[in-house]
Amino acid sequence: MASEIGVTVTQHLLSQQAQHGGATGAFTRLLNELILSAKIISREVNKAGLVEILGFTGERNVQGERVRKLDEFAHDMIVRRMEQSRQLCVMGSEEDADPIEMPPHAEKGEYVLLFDPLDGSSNIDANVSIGTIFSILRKQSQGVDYQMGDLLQPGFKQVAAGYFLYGSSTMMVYTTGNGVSGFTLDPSVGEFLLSHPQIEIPSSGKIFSANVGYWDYWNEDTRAYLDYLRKPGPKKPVYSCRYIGSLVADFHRTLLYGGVFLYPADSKDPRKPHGKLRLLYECSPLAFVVEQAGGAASTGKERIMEVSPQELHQRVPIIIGSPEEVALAEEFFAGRRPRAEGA
Ligand code: P6P
Repeated sequence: MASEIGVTVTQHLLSQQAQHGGATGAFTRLLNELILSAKIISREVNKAGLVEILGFTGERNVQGERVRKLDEFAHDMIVRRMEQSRQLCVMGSEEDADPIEMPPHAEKGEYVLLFDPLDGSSNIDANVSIGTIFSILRKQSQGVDYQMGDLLQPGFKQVAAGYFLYGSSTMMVYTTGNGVSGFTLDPSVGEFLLSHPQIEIPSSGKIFSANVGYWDYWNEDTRAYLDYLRKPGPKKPVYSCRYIGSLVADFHRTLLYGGVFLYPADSKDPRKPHGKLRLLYECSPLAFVVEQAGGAASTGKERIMEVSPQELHQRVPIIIGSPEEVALAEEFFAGRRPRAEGA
């Protein structure tokens, strides 16, 4: 569906809704509440350096990480507004160990929201871009109340996914399974305007993005893959390494420029043998976006969108980006090595 540059995200949502005969507008209402939350978070993130909102609350979240006030603010903001949306039966957040139920007397809906309210928050003090990641599923269980299975759905069940990136400008990038659209917030009018219609990732790139500080904690296949990418060779581009340490920023650059981002399994922390990133509200939504943009997302062994979730905060290794680099990674993770040129 072609949309002209500058159309607002609400107009874009309504035109997509109009294409789904029988659409009740519930999904549009849900996404509009999320968009409003992001505008408020953007305002706070952009003035964080000026207002005493930086620093720590002194508490720790379910991941054992020290919670920064902006994390807490973003989480609370989204929960409060989404409760009022009347479109959800349950939420799951990085900041909460348990599923977030709707208030007893709130009207419940047919959707499930999984989100990371402010990913990359350890970078807040350094004014590095950070983001909100969201994944929307349809309730599967019968009855008004949710079941755990409504949250633990594989990525291919998502009805929508995307992220807000709070950087030099605030962007929204999302998909409903009909391609990927990017919107840039015009703060002077408070609207997200279409700036990147139909985003498509290059089939290959010249950037790999990984925390090579963990080299000695990675397995042999991971090291061999990155060694192959970084080494000069005939008919091979010279790759650069770019790593911001803020997933949404690293992913957004990969989506626009091509190449590959990976957070593989490592032996650094025995509590996190599958790497650091979470399946349901980080890897799955970004996998939906990248596949809709023509890219790929894998654990190294299987498609991220087909991983069957076992628990809310499950972690998975992820290799995500241009199809050629991800396919090559899967070769390495299967123990196969490209033949030396001319062999
Ligand atoms: P490391 C930020 O804390 C985060 O969750 C992601 O945004 C980012 O990709 C990753 O962790 C960085 O982790 O271990 O490289 O510092």
